[in-house]
Amino acid sequence: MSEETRNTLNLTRRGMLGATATGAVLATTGIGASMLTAKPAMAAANAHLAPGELDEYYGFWSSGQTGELRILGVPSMREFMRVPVFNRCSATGWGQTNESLKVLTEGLTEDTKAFLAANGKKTYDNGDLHHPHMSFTDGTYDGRYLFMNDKANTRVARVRCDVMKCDKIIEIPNAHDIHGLRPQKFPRTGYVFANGEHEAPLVNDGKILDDPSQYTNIYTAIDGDTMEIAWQVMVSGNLDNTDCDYQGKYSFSTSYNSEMGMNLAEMTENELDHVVVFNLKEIEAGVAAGDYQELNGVKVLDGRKGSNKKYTRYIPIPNSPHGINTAPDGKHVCIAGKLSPTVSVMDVTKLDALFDSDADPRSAIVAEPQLGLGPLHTAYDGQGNCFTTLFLDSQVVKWNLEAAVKQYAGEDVDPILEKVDVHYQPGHNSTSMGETKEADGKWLISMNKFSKDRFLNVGPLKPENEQLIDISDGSMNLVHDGPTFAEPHDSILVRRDIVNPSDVYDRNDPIWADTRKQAEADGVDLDDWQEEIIRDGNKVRVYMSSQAPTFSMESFTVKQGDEVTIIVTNLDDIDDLTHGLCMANFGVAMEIGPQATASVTFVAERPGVHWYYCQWFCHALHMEMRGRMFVEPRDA
Ligand code: CUK
Ligand code: CUA
Repeated sequence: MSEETRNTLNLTRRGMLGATATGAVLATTGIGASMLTAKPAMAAANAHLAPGELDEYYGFWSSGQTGELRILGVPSMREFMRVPVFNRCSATGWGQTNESLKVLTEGLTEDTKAFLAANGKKTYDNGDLHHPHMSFTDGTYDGRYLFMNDKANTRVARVRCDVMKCDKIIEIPNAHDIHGLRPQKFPRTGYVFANGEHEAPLVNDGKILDDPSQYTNIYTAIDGDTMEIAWQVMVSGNLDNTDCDYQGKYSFSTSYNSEMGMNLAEMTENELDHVVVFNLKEIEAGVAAGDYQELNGVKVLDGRKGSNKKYTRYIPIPNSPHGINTAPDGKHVCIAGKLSPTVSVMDVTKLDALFDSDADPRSAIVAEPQLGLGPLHTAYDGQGNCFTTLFLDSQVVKWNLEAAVKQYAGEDVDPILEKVDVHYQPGHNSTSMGETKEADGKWLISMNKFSKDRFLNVGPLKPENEQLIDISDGSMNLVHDGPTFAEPHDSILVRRDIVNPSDVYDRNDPIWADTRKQAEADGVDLDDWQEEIIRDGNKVRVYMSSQAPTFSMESFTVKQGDEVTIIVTNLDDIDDLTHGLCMANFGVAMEIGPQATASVTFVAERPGVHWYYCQWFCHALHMEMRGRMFVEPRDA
């Protein structure tokens, strides 16, 4: 094939060398370029996996106001799984089973529990999950946990990567509306940093209301192993996104509204807002020295502007900065200007001087390229290039970091390499392994807020559109549109060898430790075939096991008004053999994975015959997998 033909066809190296038999045949048979559609169709061969082929990357996706975590495959963009976290899930019983209610309630403050009880609830059933991030060891993902925020109800959750279930949720006291979240990269996670977005009186008991001068904002460090709060720092201005260095010395947060304004005009008045830099060693020393107040059981240090200046520095940044992303070079941090067309580049090696010799905070800024309108987030290819989303321009701009530094130093260079249109209005973007030191420069996801005309019309509420861009050959080729439901903000792309979930549960999994304890007290062996009814006043515990296609109990009897707990242990130990238990007309349903135990409690206030059935299609005789609960009337 001539050089010219190759260029016309725009075959990428991977397209030529990959399993694109059709492309190769077409090329060698001399079919003209006009017969092939343009660049995206050819490049799409890279992203398309044949049925049964596995993806190179796990994509962990947030779902915004849906409140769950999603798992996708990249490059296929196939959605594999939805992991309920802050939401209520009909399929799995998340928010209803005793095991999930434990996770959803144990980390709430007493104040919140009382508030929820007054509203007839045990827990919140909404959440706003923006930022899912994996735990790190030595600067790269370690496959242990995923951490994520809930902006709606000020919580942070953890998902165990071995079973892909949420095992901890904590409410963050003193803070309001947790937004930015990132795990510590080095030496390990370690801390999970979480930003409170909205400012309020520190003791928010109603004594101070419309007096913003007394509002403050809170930065929180959580211990990722124990999910307890290590410390909090009071800051000036409200916080947006956060990230940290590869040295374990500093973390940092963008802050729009340094004005502490309460309306749009006030909030956008200043040309400069700031990034807050947190000195982790000084903060730890402050905690050790007792330089804090204890509020709601948390050690709170003062890092506001004009405070003792040991813990924080404020670097002026134009203008209402939003995304903050540390580059895989371990040195540079990109801060997207949002209302300014610039991205400010901070050099972490210059941060020591800010604290040691009180150097001008702006001395840590080493580049500030003008990239386009509405820069929000930056991702990296690991080869010195950055990809920044431009919300207003509906573009992703690729630019070179070193060139931007030279330009800032006065050299006549243009750091911008390429721009690609995305559809439409991108927020976050992410590259394969891009937030680790192992960024590999293969794929870029642009997470666009609007899909408009890109899909069949489904009514006034449209899906978002997440586009896959092939960056492997040095340019940007848009290869796939991926519609998603409300509303992922952020995603990470993790090499598949890092993530190794189990196929069946370990019988000793801590998820049902409380249930196991109760079973032991009841003299029931959870690991053996069970058909036991334990009556304890008006509390009835029904222990049954499941093995396709039967439940161990064909029927059981309780009395109207009994508080019934059904405990099901799935004794099947084959992969992909999940059962469910649905108690019809009782609003009760749950998932029981292979080798798992799950339980659900309800009041049997309906006399009569009630069928329970397996709600996960598990066997040729799945329809037959059912039984009856007899509820004797109260006055019988
Ligand atoms: S934020 Cu949504 S586009 Cu919550 Cu990470 Cu920037
Ligand atoms: Cu068990 Cu369907």
